[in-house]
Amino acid sequence: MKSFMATYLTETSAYHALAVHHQQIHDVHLRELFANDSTRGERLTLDALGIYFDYSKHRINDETVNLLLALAQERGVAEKRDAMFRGDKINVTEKRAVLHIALRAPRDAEIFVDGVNVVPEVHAVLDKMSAFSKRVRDGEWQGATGKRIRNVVNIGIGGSDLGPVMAYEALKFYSARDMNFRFVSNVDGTDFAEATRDLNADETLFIISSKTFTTQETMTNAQTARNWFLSQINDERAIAKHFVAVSTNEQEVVRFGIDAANMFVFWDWVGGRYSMDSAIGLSTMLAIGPENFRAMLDGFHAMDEHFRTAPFEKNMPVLMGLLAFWYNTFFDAQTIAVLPYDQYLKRFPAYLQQLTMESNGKRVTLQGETIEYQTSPIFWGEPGTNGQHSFYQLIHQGTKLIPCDFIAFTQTLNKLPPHHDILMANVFAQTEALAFGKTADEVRAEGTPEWLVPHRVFPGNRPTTTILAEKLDPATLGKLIALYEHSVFVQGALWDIDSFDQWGVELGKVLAKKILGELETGDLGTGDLRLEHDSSTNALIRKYRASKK
Ligand code: G6Q
Repeated sequence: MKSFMATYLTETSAYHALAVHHQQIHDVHLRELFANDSTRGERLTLDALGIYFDYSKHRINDETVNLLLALAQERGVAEKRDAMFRGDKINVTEKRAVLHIALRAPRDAEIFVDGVNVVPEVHAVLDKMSAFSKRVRDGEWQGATGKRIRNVVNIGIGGSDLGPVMAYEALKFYSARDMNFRFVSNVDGTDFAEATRDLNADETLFIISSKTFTTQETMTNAQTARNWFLSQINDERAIAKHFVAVSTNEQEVVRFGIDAANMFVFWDWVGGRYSMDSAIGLSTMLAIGPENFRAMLDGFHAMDEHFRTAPFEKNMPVLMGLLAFWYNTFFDAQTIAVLPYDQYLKRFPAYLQQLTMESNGKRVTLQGETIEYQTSPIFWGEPGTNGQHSFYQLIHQGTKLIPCDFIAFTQTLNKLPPHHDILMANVFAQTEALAFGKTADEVRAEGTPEWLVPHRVFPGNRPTTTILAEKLDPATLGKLIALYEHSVFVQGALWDIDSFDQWGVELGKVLAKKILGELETGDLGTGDLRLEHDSSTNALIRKYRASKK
């Protein structure tokens, strides 16, 4: 593959041009930009795949967009994208292809990894998941005592949890309401205890979701689930009816005691945080059914195709990624708020936190050089309108610039007039208020006493994107997730980082293993165990050991 990253980001000509341009535009107010161009609100929008993407309320003009597009070109974003779609090993530090796009490719597509077309394998697993899901949903799959499965508990963490939880919540409207879905991720025993306290083992199916099948939290929870199950149904043979695994590691699955026939596989070219549309989505499929799951995959695929083929000036993930880059790099904006105006998307910000920050929270380039520019912004958010009554104050009148993504749907799934009109009025009002604010003169004209005027002024010029779709259905969810996935890709390509590794989670894991031994062994009373940490860590460990006694 041709290397497009020979030049350090801040030494490229496009970066320099943007830096100069930023000096010219950073004080220009959105009021002025809108006043000088009556078409702006319709022109700076995209309408593709049923998603209306309004980026007119950003601190940009046509030149900004052109310069950002030139940067994308100079950084080889298109070539890097093509390399990903081709199956090149673009995750260089793990020497892996990055092919979540293959998980949603149509049956007749061909995508090769090491000379093997992976699409037939993908569909074979999907077919196996569909057959299994149908049997469970129809009550044909019976538990050890002949009862149907009513409870599904997914045990997994990180990428093997956040996607399934988010998708279950997002698509709850479409889910089997006669079944319970629970998710256990934390190694804190409370998570397991609370998730299972009202369940009967003979009606419960555990899905042990772990790519590696060695993750400490998941294996601990899986073992606890096994013990919990056997304490109610004292028959090892019953495990086969109540435990299935989703993993890449057959050896460990079998060692745990799950029959290989009850295992749903995926592959090393699927990153954990990009895996919710692989077999890791088994709980999602059990909840919403195979047809809805495939509709979700079609939504993902539609956005993949858009990203792969649309010219960059009309390419939603490209523009989204460039805008994130613009504020993060030139306006020193540290965060991006994601504000879904749909209660079903309440876990979407948490899901995006992993997707964005685990992918792009890096400090060296692909070549290992230390980076001196900013990489991933912090993503955070809460569903609207709740956030309006808490942290929006800071977004409107605080000292920090926080670009926001407002996500909303023109139709509600739960028609309870006048709720949806009120909800949507708030979306539009917020983006208007953030962009245009309220001047001191406007505040005075309302009769506000002079001493109060500064407190009631809204400076405005706070950038927002509005993402509007018709309704939250499986396909739309797939499109939205793929939109963010590819936006993350674009940003990583600009920064020249490996968006697909996660070495940052390793050190804590290694140290925890060592410390666990120190918490469990030795004479707890005397504190005589030789501890070789820093004085703070040693003292904390001693305190815990003393309390254990
Ligand atoms: C995601 C990360 C990480 C991973 C978890 C769980 O991209 O790799 O969040 O998903 O550590 O790993 P396992 O699925 O192997 O248990």
